[in-house]
Amino acid sequence: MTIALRSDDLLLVVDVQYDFLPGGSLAVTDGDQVIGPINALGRKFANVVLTQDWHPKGHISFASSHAGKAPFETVQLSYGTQVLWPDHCVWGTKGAELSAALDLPQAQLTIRKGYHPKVDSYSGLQEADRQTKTGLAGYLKERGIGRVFVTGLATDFCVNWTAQDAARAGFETYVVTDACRGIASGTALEAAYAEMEAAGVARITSSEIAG
Ligand code: VGL
Ligand code: ZN
Repeated sequence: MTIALRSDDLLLVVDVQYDFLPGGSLAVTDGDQVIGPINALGRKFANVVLTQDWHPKGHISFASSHAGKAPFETVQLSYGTQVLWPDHCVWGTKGAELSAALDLPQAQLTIRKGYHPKVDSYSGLQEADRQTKTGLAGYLKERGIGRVFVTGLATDFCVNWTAQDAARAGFETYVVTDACRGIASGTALEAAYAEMEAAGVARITSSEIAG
């Protein structure tokens, strides 16, 4: 497939923050390798939006907030099963900052998510309670965006939920595989791609985008 870009296309860059990069508290293997492809894509898109995972200290998604729990275990919360993580992307810390290696000068919006103390938000559009909106879908609609190309970290969590929600919100949605990396690998990562495809997200590589 070769995709010719249009003026209603948008590049969505998910959570390229120090805590998800090598050396970070929730480092994604080879997470830094998304930056080159994202910067190259950035030169082709007029519309760019970023998301930023943005948690208060003591956030409910942190294992440290649950006595006797370790990272990667789960707890049941009012909105369902929550995976527990090492403390990450805490307001005001270096780990929460977007990578300075991103070269996206035209980026128009950074949408922060996960700032409610008792609700997580993998998705850039809708929080984990599946009710509370971030406002991003409304922004994209008001901007007349038709197609959303999703990149960033991590494929199996924030990229996955963001892409699914974008498709459900009515945008023609693509996940650009070489511009994403997952926390899981192998069959678990494939399962995430299968979930996205089942939600109507098309799976492409950067090389399929013309320009
Ligand atoms: C993410 C786990 C916790 C992500 C964010 O960006 O994929 N994963 N918070
Ligand atoms: Zn998080």
